[in-house]
Amino acid sequence: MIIVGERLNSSRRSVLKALNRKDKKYLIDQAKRQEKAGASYIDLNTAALLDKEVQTLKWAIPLLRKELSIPLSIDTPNPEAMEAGLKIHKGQALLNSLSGEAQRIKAFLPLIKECRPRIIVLCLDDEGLPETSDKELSIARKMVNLLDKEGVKHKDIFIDPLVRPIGVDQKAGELFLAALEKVKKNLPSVSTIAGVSNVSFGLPRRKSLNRGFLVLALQRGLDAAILDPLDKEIMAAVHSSEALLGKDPSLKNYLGFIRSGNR
Ligand code: THG
Repeated sequence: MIIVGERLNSSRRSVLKALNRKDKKYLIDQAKRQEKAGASYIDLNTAALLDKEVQTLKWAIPLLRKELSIPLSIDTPNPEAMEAGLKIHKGQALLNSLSGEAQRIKAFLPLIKECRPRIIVLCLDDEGLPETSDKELSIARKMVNLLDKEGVKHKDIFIDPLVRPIGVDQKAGELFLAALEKVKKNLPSVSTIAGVSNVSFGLPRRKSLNRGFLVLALQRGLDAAILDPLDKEIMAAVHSSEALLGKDPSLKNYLGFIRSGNR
């Protein structure tokens, strides 16, 4: 499973502070720890920086690229910031995210053609948050067709059926899992991804919910997850589930995880 490390998110106060103060040490340390814990991408969310997004990405991306051997997931809805980020990234970044919203397609498609990133597609369009898994599947289908026409390889597309907090809507977990199942069945050539921690917003003992949710999603074939790789329990759940589902030949990853200090 592909892990996208979620810790460098500007919605967290410590991260916002570090980005505003250009605190290299903090950012590098957070990113390196996530890489060491098994992340394949580091998500860098700068949405809370508002008018300072472009300059912040131009500073932070080369810094992190120099210090890490894994690429970044550039997490912003702002087209100017996305353009600046993709252009300074060098090597294939992960664009987080495209959606079925007309404005977003118009702004991001030229960047996708020019920079050729991998792409996360949120199952969301101008009609707002979908209320059914069929609607999510239809957005996913439309976007895969559109990207396919632009020459994007299916292996570079990650469909994100949107994880919403069960504290707000108790059916949100089930809606996500149903959409995931439909996308896996009907669009088997593309990958799937989810922001696992969204499910537990506002609730106590979030880690228990995140872990349980991840296991349910893995059972339905989730290919990639945005999560906190420094949470040992969730990483243990990733490795245990893959071993139990027969996705870990000779249990190499499971045993490697145990051997690297996770007894
Ligand atoms: N899909 C895609 N991208 C996403 C999301 C998604 N990016 C953002 C988000 N959702 C995934 N990232 C986070 C990052 C942090 C938290 C949740 C999701 C989070 N953090 C704790 C908090 O804010 O309270 C901080 C805990 C701490 O301080 O350690 O909850 O769904 N494509």
